[in-house]
Amino acid sequence: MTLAIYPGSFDPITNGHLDIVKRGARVFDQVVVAVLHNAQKQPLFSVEERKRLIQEVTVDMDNVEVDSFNGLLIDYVHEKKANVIIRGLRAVTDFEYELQFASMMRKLDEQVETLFMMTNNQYSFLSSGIVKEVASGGGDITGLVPDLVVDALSRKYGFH
Ligand code: COD
Repeated sequence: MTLAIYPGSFDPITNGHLDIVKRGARVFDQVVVAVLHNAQKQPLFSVEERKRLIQEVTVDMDNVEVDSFNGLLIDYVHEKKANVIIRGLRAVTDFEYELQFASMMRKLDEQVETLFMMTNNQYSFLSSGIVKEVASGGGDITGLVPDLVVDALSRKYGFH
């Protein structure tokens, strides 16, 4: 069985992330969307909130599980006995960081493969950061994130 980990901050999940989850779920037997619990960072959504949003938007995907992890990703990959890490690619600007990331993962464990999946072109400009920036100013983010994330962002920023 091929178990793939799709790690990230997901603060919050966007339609670009979701596109990669769907693609991964078609290719691998099981996909775990793993939310980083980083005590040093101040996320907008707590780990539990981020997990709940992801669970709700992936509820129809039988082979997708949502979890969180602390510390090093490679330790979590070992704990789950996974063989693949999925990363999403948007544009060439992602490449440099992703090359570093994948090379470091390979250095830490030669047996774990990092695989890249290209997002649908319509989401190639999307990031959680840009969505939060627009949402915080009251801009329209419909179609960029799942509807329940639109609502969650509106509540966070006090628009309803
Ligand atoms: N379309 C497609 N893919 C996208 C889109 C989009 N619009 N937006 C983001 N993605 C991809 C990203 O490229 C990434 O692959 C994934 O979705 C998650 O993105 P983010 O931004 O939510 O999360 P990241 O990239 O900040 O997550 C970084 C990790 C949490 C995976 C990393 O920091 C980590 O593993 N930290 C733990 C400590 C560790 O082991 N560090 C060593 C790493 S070498």
